[in-house]
This record gives sequence, structure tokens and C-alpha cells, in this order.
Amino acid sequence: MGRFPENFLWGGATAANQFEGGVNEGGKGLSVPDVMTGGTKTQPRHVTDKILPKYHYPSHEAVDFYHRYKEDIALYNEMGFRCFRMSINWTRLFPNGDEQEPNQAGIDFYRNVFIECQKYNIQPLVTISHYELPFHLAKEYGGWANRKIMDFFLRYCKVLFTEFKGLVHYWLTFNEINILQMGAYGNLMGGGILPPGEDTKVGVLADLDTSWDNEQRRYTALHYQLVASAKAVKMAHEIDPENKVGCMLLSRIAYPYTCKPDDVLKGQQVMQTANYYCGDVQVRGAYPAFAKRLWKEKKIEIPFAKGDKEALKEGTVDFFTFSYYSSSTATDDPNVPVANGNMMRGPANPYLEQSQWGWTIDPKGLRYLLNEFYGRWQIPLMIVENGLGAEDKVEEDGSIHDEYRIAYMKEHIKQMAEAVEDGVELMGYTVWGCTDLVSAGTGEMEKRYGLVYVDKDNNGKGTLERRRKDSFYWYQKVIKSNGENLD
Ligand code: BGP
Repeated sequence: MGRFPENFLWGGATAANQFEGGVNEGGKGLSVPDVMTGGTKTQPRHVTDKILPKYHYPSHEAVDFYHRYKEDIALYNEMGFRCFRMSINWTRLFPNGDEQEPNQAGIDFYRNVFIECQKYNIQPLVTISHYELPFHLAKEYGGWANRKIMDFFLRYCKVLFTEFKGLVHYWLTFNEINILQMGAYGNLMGGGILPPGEDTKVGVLADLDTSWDNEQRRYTALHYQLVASAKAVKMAHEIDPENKVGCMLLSRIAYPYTCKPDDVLKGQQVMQTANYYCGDVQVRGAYPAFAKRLWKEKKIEIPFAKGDKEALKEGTVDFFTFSYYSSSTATDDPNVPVANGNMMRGPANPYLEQSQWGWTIDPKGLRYLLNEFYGRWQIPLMIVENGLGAEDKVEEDGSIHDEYRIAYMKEHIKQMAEAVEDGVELMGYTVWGCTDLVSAGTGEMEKRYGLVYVDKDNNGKGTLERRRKDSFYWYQKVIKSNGENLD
């Protein structure tokens, strides 16, 4: 046997609001990301309370998967994908989110996408909620901080599990559910909790505005999502026992900056809060022991309603998935320089290099995390996001030599193989943004993750034409050899 299991799910990952576009088509309603403007590495995004003509809203067209899904899926087939992670735009099915009946055009669109995947024997891995709460639910109900959203969400889930029965077997409930434990982006993307103003600056890299943040509200919203997720898992199994449902976390490493016991304890606390708080609820069906102290210190009351604890117990997941891009460190020393990372910042690690966006690059961290997670939960794991956001240059002959992306992926895949050798049960790997798409953090196009290039720039200009990068041909070989040939 080779390094990876025979049925290993190699593939790529996307999210509707960053990929699909078609904002005004097929009866779609507005989602929270549809009111988020474009930004860059240095220019923060804004969130507005309606569409303002002076701004560019990158999700509106994104890279037009809505019209080009056949071409995109054919390219995935050419690379040999066995799995395609995508998300459903809730507002295609329920434009406002609180309707009784779904919008047929939305169902038809996704059915066609799944039929296209089936044609090539590509398993769709479907995220039900990837930073895409209907804007109406955010504005009129206060987003996930309102318990009523749970019912709307479950109505939406029921449509998905019923309509796509037999076409989809792998589901993820919430993308990076633990983002709700973090400030501005947690509110917006995770919880659909909007700032009070008409035009508010947000950004992970600069000018992060957390003045409107309320931690109690975020933890309340997170509790509702955890309960909703558990109920969705149960429902998915009841509607089709073939369904496998996973959770999805933004993984966090916090290496102790020094071996000073204070740093070690701090690192442990960050790992507990960031990974195990949600992970334990979704895998083990109950909040972990340390949660009580966390709530006490943060002065947070979790609004348990009758039946919540039972629901959490009954809706544990079948597999655990996560995103992994970089690692950070933990220290009490305020003088340690800070590095950026996925939706967060943390003390930099002097042993690691950083990407153009200042995210540390740490392939061995992936092996470390896989061992941590498997050791704790002992259920199958899957890496559903990993990759390098970088600027790409198109040569005169149209080729794109992205050897930096190949190097990044190669080192991470090597560490996955080590983890499998360590005994970790790893189901698959989907590289993030397999086709260039809009960045979630900065709202720009030129932070590219794709193995397929899309001709579009930060101002929304371009032909949307797709081109194969060098990494496309490299990944094709990797998949063909089931991870044996990484050269
Ligand atoms: C994760 C999100 C993705 C994706 C990725 C990369 O947090 O789940 O949607 O965008 O991060 O981040 P960015 O787009 O900011 O580079």
C-alpha cells in the first residue's frame, strides 16, 4: 500500500460567495457577503447596510461559476479530482431566509452542478453555511444571535437533504464555526451580526474595528449554531442513512513562544479555546470541562434551552474537517512582533517564513495538528482548506509558473503522509480556491490560491477566462499517483 489510502479524497475547495457570482440571477436574494466591499492587503473592506454605487462588491460576479460550472468541473476532472468542496448560497434557495417554500430556480442550479460532478465521478462535499447568512435575517433578526434563525436554517437543511438525496453524500454544516469566537469577522461572516452604522470599515490586516463587538452576543450565536449543527446532523442521517456529516473548524496552533511555563500554559489555553471548545461539542456532544471557567472569566451565560444538551449529544459528527494555512505562537510578552494569519493575528514565529500576506508557512504544523486532533477525537479527519495565497504573473505565452505554490503544497502533502504513517485516519485533502476566487479576508482577486488562473483583477476587470497554471499539471500527477509522486 502507498502512503495514502486508495479511496483518498483528493480535490479542491470553494465557497459560493467567493466563487459563484450571479447575484441577481435565478431569484437569488442578498447575503451578508454581498454587502461587503472589495479591499486589499492594505485597504480594509467595508460592510454597508445596502448596496452603495460608489463601491465594488466582489461577490456579485465573483468568478462566475454560476455560468461556468461545466467548464470548471471539467477542469477538475482533468486534474483527477475525486472530491469538490463547494457551498450552497442559502439565498438561492430562500432569498430572504424566512420564506416557507424554497425557490425552485436555486434548487435546479445546484442539482445541475451535482449532476455534472456525478458525470465525472467527483464527490461533492457541500458546506451548508459558508459565511453566507441571508442579509434579511441579519438585518431584521440580528443574525445568529437570534434563536429563531435555527428554525430557518433547519428548514433550509431539510430542503437540501431531501432534494439532493443520492446526489450528495458528504456535508459540512458550518464553515469555520469557531470564527464566532473572534471579533469583527466572527460577527459578520460567522454570525451575520451587522455593525450598527451604514458604512463600517472592517479588515483583518488593518484598522480592525471591534468597537461594536459584544462577546456575550457572539457566544450566544455560537451556541445556537452548535445546536443547529447537531440537529442538522441528526436530520441528515434520518433522511438518508448514507449521509456523512462533518464539522469544520478554523484550526489554530499556538506554540509556546518559549519554554517558560507561562507561555506553555498560554499556548494550551489558546488551543483549548480555539480548537477544542467547538470541536468537543461537535465530536463528543458536550462542552468540554474547561468551558465553565472560560464562561466565568468572560462573564458569559450560555442560553441553554430545554433539549439543547440532548440535541448536542444526538448530533455528533461523522468526521472532523478543518482549514490549515499557518501557525502562530503564544506568549505574554507584548514586545514579540506580530504576524498575520487566517482571520487572526498572533505573535510571529522567528523560525518560519511568511507569505506575501504575512501568513507564516509551517508544513510541520499540519502533522502536529493532525496528531493532536486524531489523538483527541479518533474519528476520520479531512483537510478541507490549505493553500498559498500569492500574486501570479501571466507570461507572454500565457503560462503561469507558480513554483512557490507547488512548493507549499508539496511540503504540506509530505507532512500529511507523515501523519498517516503516525496512525492518523485521514480521508482527504481539498486545496483551497482550486480556481482563483475572491479572498474572504481582504475581498481582493489578486491574492490567488488557484491551480486554475482566472483573468480578473481587484477592480473587477477581466475576461474571466480560465488558464491552467504549472500547479495544475503538478497536482494532476500527484492525484494520479495517489500522493506518491510529488516531484
Ligand atoms: C478561510 C475561509 C475561506 C478562505 C480562506 C482563505 O477562512 O473559509 O473562505 O477565503 O480562509 O482566506 P483569505 O481568502 O482571506 O485568504
